[in-house]
Order: sequence, then C-alpha cells, then structure tokens
Amino acid sequence: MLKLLLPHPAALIKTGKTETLVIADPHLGWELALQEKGIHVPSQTPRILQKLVALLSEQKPDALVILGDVKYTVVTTEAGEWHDIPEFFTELRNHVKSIAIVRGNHDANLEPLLPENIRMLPATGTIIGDVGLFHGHKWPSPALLGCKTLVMGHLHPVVVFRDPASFKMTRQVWMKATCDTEALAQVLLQKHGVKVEGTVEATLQKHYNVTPKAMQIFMMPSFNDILGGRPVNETKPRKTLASEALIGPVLRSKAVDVDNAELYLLDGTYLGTLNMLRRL
Ligand SMILES: [Mn+2]
Repeated sequence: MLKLLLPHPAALIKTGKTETLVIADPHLGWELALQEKGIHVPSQTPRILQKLVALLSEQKPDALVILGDVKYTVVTTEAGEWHDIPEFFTELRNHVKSIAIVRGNHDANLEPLLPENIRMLPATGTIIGDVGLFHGHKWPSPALLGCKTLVMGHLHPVVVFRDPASFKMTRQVWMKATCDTEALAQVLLQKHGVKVEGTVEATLQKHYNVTPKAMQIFMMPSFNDILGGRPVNETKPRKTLASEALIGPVLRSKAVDVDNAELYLLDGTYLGTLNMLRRL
C-alpha cells in the first residue's frame, strides 16, 4: 500500500512485513552548476540531508528507496560532489538499515561516490509489495505491470500560477494519472519485440509470467525544493503537439491519461486536473 507523506515530497510503502520510505530526484549538487556561472549558493546538501533524517526519525522505516537522480551532474562528477555525496550517504546509513537507489539519467558513475552496502537498482524499476517504482526516463520492465500502482520520478512536477501583474507563483505538486492497463502492456510488448498472440494479457502472461494490473501512476515531486521543476500546466495537451507533451516515454505514450491527471499540492490540497489548470 502506498501512502503519500503529506506535506512532504515523500511516500511510504507498507507491506505486511516492512515499511519503505520513497523520495525522488534530490539532484544533490545542483547549486554547484550555478557556481560555474558565478552565482554563489551555499551547498544545499546538508539541508536536504537534515530534512531526510527528520523524516526517517519520524517514520522509522525499514528501508529507503531513492527514485533516481541522486546527483546533479549527468556523467562527470563535480569536485564538491566527491565530498558531499559520500558524506550524505554515510550519515543516512546511521538512520535506516537499507538504502537502495533506482538509477536515474543523472546517476551514471554514481557508484564511486557511494559507501558500501547501498544497492543500485536498474532504471527499469523495482517492485515493493503491490507498488512498481521506476525513474521515468526509460520504460519500466514488464514485471512492473503486475503492480496496481506505479510511481515515477524524473518529471519534478510543479504548477505555475501567474497574475495579470505577472507575479508568478510556483508550487511543487503530486500528479496522479490513470493508466490503460492493456495499452501499457501492448506498448511494452512491442518495445521488447514480442508479438501479441491471442490477447495482450495472455501474451504478457506467457512471456513474462505477469498479469497486467497497472491502473494508476503517481509522478513524485522532487525532494529538492529549490531545484524548481517542470511547469506541467504550461505543457500542451497531447492531441495538439505530442513533441511538447510531458517528458519520459511512459507519459508520452497514449497509455497514461496525462491530460486528466489530478494535481495535488504537497499539503494534499486538490488543485484540479491538468486540463483544467492549463486553461487558467
Ligand atoms: Mn531524471
């Protein structure tokens, strides 16, 4: 069972035996990129660590899963990251028994920065109870379709409100969309070059021993609140311009009803559907 830890950009997955805290996209070291441009923002890593440690102390989960994009740089490693990231994980290990990272597109060469006993999981995802978790820049593995609920990062959804005096307010949001189970299974089979024989469900069962159940998908807000995000209400509806639709292959596919996705502020306030907010 997935529980959003309102008002935090975090979720808790409870199975019969364990509780797992999930956060996404901390992008540690983002401010280092600003320093290259001459803008000096102090390292935010200690503050992010403090917030995460507070959540771990409050929830006392058995495990922590980071849903990708631990660091900011994509392939290289900034000087500051050599210091900040190992220290971040060394401290986290004092507060939770098990830590796993689902690889995001910014996590190439992350391993040299990690202390021992931190598991790297593939970007195609992992399953905890009836929840499938994946980063979002790649398709999840077919196994995840057997989960009722999917959770992805990568998008960093925010909603932007503007008033006539051009004041602008940006707020992080949770985004929840329904998926067409069969359509999702069909695209994945196609991706893997598997021909549908009989029904999509039977084919998925035969090749992957998975009964498709995925019905809803949550797009997680980033755990880094100064990072900003993708103003989802300023994207175009899918019908008009597919290329300008949301990022990630899953959201670009027709299998997820992005246009009618529900948006919630971090405190749980329901804002409306994406289509309603686009019209504002
Ligand atoms: Mn990403």
